[in-house]
Amino acid sequence: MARTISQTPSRALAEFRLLPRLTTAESVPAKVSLRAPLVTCPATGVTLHLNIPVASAAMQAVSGPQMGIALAKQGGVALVFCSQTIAAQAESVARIKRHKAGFVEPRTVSPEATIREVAELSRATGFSIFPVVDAAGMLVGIVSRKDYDPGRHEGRKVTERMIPRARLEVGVEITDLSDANALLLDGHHSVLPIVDRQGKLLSLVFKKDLEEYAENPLQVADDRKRLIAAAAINTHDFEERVPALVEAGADALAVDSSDGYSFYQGRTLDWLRARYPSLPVVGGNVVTGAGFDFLVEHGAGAVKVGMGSGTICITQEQKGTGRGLATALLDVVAARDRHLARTGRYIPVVADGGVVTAKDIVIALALGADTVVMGRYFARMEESPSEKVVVNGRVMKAYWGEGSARAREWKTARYGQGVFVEGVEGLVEYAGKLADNLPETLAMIRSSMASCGCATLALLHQDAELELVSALSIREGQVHDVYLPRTASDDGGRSWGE
Ligand code: RVP
Repeated sequence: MARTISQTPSRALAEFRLLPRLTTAESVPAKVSLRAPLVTCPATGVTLHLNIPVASAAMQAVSGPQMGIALAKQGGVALVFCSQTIAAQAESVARIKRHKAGFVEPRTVSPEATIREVAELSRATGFSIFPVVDAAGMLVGIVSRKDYDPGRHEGRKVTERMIPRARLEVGVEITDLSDANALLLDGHHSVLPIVDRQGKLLSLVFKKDLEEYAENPLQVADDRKRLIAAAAINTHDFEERVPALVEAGADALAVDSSDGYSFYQGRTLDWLRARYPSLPVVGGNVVTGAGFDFLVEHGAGAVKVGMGSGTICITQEQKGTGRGLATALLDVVAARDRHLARTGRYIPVVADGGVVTAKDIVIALALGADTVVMGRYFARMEESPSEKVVVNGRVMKAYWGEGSARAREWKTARYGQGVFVEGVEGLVEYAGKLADNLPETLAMIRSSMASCGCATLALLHQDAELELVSALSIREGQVHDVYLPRTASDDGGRSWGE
């Protein structure tokens, strides 16, 4: 007989509801903060926070550079998928980090360079404005696409065509974007070089970036004002992949595995802890407290929870292994709380797989998760890398699991995996741009937290009251006994914006 046989059923997120508590003046939706810890670094004690508790899944159909940029602007982060070549993944991370988030570390040109060289650099980088600096890094001017004609001036020196330093407005040692904004608004220029007191160039601030920044107050950036980027790694080629991702600027890594409670993952985390002690790493996936303890012992700074609950996942059906996400979270969160009491160190927990709607997110958070990872939710967006398909007049996007035949093609060629599949390939209804969908989902979460009287996620952990619901009460909570103009969709009746 098996070592343990539990006859208590494993629970899904959908089986819980939150009980309303008093909404105070401090917990109205406008005052609810969704700031959440994503991952800590055990060696340094530094925690990487998101401004919303949401990450996109490390999947080919979900998290490329466009998703990384769009989601970081909204306050979350994409886990850039690792089922691609090291060079392609590192380039995706570098693209997210290059995206301008206020202060920009610019590519510079020398005053002695020719206009031909500037035009070539412009073509290669896509940038049209270059600060001109001397050998000591002192700002001597700016040359932009408006200052030269590539044919007519190609042999001329930059110094002959640039706008010299004396005619430029500069900010001296400005570190606050609003100060830079004030100078840009008062001046006539579209770009403001920031220099130190000696005149050495530090960064550039573009007017159009500031406008974009103002539109995205929740965006998450590093201390150099570059968007945050996170990347998945596997337990096979990490010794080559990690250095390339670090070089590209990855702020955090996540070990991508459907079963993280393994010697392979322990070995990978040990290597990371020895080589990159200050790099925060999310371990996973596990569904038990024992799995949590194992990953944390090996240096994981957050633990991702879920097995077999993803929308495209058939692990439970194929292998018989897995657990309802709610039960898995409860077990892992209890282990996390024991670890906190024992060591004083808080390890964030990430809920992953089957988190589909705003209500799923808030219930996962109330059960003790700090953030959620979503695949299907983000696959529907314009920014996901998957192709659009029109079926019966409806625009859909392809969505496939990392364990599906389509994704395994890549892995099998490299690691010899692929005897059987653990995921399927399907379609999801196209939803448009992330920026047109996510705010509505976040508004629902804020409203739900307000109903629970919780202005922060820490308070939600502490004060939320959850109740298990019966199948009949779930039915009662849905639309019933009325005819609807459209009663069913491929979303199982869900409305699009969720
Ligand atoms: P969902 O958000 O429910 O679409 O689930 C996404 C999650 O499903 C991923 O973050 C991952 O944990 C899991 N996944 C990805 N591929 C597969 C598979 O092929 N079985 N499962």
